[in-house]
Amino acid sequence: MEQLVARWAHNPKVTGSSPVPATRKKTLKYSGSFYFYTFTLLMTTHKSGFVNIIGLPNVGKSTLLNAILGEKLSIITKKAQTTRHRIHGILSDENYQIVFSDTPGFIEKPAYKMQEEMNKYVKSTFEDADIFLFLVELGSNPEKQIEIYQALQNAKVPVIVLINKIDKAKDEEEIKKYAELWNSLLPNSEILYISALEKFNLDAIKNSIIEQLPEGPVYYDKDMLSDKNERFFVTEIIRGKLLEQYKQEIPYSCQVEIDEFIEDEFLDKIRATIYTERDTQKSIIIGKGGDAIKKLGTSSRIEIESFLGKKVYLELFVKVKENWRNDDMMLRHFGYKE
Ligand SMILES: Nc1nc2c(ncn2[C@@H]2O[C@H](COP(=O)(O)OP(=O)(O)OP(=O)(O)O)[C@@H](O)[C@H]2O)c(=O)[nH]1
Ligand SMILES: [Mg+2]
Repeated sequence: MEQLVARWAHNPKVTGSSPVPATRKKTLKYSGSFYFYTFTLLMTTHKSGFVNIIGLPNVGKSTLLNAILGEKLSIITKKAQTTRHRIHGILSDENYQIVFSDTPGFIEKPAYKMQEEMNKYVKSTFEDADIFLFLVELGSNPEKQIEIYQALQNAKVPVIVLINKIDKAKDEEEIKKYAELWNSLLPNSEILYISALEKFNLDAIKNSIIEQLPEGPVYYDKDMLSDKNERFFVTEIIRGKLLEQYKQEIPYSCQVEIDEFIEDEFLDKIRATIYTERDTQKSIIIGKGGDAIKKLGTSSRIEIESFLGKKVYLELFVKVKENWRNDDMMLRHFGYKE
């Protein structure tokens, strides 16, 4: 049963492939006169590079990216394996451009081909980083992160170890002891204590990155916030709501696809399909009398409206694609595979 969860819009114009501009909330301001600005440009070199955030599932990678950018770009939930793709978040100023890359957490024992593809994203971050941000959760066992830190021991670029969630520490001694442990494993790396959630010590990360960034070109327009378009973020918002609302395996069996995205001046019309693996999962997603999917539609619409900064009509449909997480063709179709 297909479910209608929203209203309708007129005068369609384009589809939601627009990049996400940073200018939605902040515009680049060049202080002083044109001459002053030209002078400043001549005096300073431009630094840029790719800063890849890596770490186990659930350590706070997406929370950190969002906190640094000041935008809800990557979805965050209490559940592990929330992030499935590499998501670039771009932080630009006159003299630098940092291209952050949020990645899925490394999965030790992949159970599906989809998870193998997610691990490939993680591995690809080892190839193109100018700086690594290695996020570890205070108190977590390094043995469980051996694959990551051994790869980082041989990294040819700077590695900054971020001990996250220090708001949970009993006392400073606990943090210091834990930092010593990582210092012995990655002796050449800088170690910073942070709380991504409480936005504690984020300036120290930013300053350290800027200091260590190589000289480089402007990779993306300075007013871009991400290389992914609005369509992608809309599917991510719906997936985030699925993770929040449904239990156990249900949200993990889901993939969201935009069927239609029509932009209008005051209101966008979006039609999306949720693919799941079994009929039983489909009926749980829809719920009794369509209650569950209505709730999902409302919570998704509210967040999409806040993200796009305008009203949205959202229609959600549910379809079954058996075993899609192990199906090469579907994985390619959903963009997990080349
Ligand atoms: N107490 C505390 N919780 C945090 C902190 N940073 C993140 N969290 C919480 O940790 C959980 C996981 O955060 P995410 O940002 O989704 O973690 P992730 O590493 O991106 O997870 P995956 O995408 O699944 O790999 C969420 O419930 C966050 O609120 C922190 O500094 N302190
Ligand atoms: Mg994440």
